[in-house]
Amino acid sequence: MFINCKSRKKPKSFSLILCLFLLCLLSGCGLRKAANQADGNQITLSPEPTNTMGVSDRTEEADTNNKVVTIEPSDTSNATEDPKIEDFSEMDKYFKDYTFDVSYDEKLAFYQRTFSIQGAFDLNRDGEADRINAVLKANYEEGSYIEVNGIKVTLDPFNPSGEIQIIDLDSKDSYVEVAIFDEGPSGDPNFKFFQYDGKELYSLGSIDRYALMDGQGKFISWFHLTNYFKPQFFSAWGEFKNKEYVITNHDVEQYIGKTYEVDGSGYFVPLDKNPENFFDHTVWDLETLREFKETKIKLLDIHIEPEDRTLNWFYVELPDGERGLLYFWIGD
Ligand SMILES: [Ca+2]
Ligand SMILES: [Ca+2]
Repeated sequence: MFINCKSRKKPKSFSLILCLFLLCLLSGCGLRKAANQADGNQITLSPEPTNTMGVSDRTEEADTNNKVVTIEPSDTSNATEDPKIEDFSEMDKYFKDYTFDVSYDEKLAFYQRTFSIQGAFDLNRDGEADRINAVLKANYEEGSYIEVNGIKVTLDPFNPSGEIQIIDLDSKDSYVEVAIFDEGPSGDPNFKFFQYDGKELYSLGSIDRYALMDGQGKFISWFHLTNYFKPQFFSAWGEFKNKEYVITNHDVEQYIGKTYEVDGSGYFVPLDKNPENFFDHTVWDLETLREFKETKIKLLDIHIEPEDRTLNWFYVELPDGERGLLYFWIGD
């Protein structure tokens, strides 16, 4: 189902990648920003979850919300605190068992709905329940907001579903957060987090819906995970520091040369030699699509950038000795 619904967007994604590549050629440092920004929108902080191509014209707005994605130098990944993937789980595990009162006009189509949300939960754990109200309108229409004890933060969701959760992002602090879901403009679902400290209501930023978290403040974006590999590994992790989301690169060299079990639909382009530029060989074609089922694949190389930790391009050897580029549909 995932693949089917995503396949429709192949040409779009290809042009996106092509555009990114051209961007890279045309403006060296521009790319760094675009890549970070793209990351930011997928996994972290932008108030406007959107795809990379939409980012440039929204960058200013994003910056005015004081949300900056910081990428720490990759050498810090050698620090002993580098997280272990076994400690991470899907976000749902950290939702509190609390249901908000959500209402909307059922006669309206999904994309036209305005969700009115009411609830009460002790967000700063001072023993007193905090009143939470939210209005969510679609398509960046004005008038969306979240309010805690009368303190309002404006929102601009693109495709809200009315889903809102209480989540404990970090068990080490005395807060629990509010998470508001947004399906995003083109299948880039994410949660936006809000923290109330008794005085202020802060927008912490957003994280892709299928990111993992450890409940101690650390996250691994779905885009930084080998979602189809067993055992799974990751290329970066992130955490909120001083209300800013900081990404730390994780060394992936250590995973090269090992054999993994691959499951799912992936694109495979036969190539005798490890290509220098994988974008040159990327084809979003049904002919290159293969089904893998517990296929033992030897990982020969990983194509990844220090600035963009999207973990999706692998040079591999199949069980029959055939070599080529393996990659997966990751949306646009
Ligand atoms: Ca309270
Ligand atoms: Ca907490």
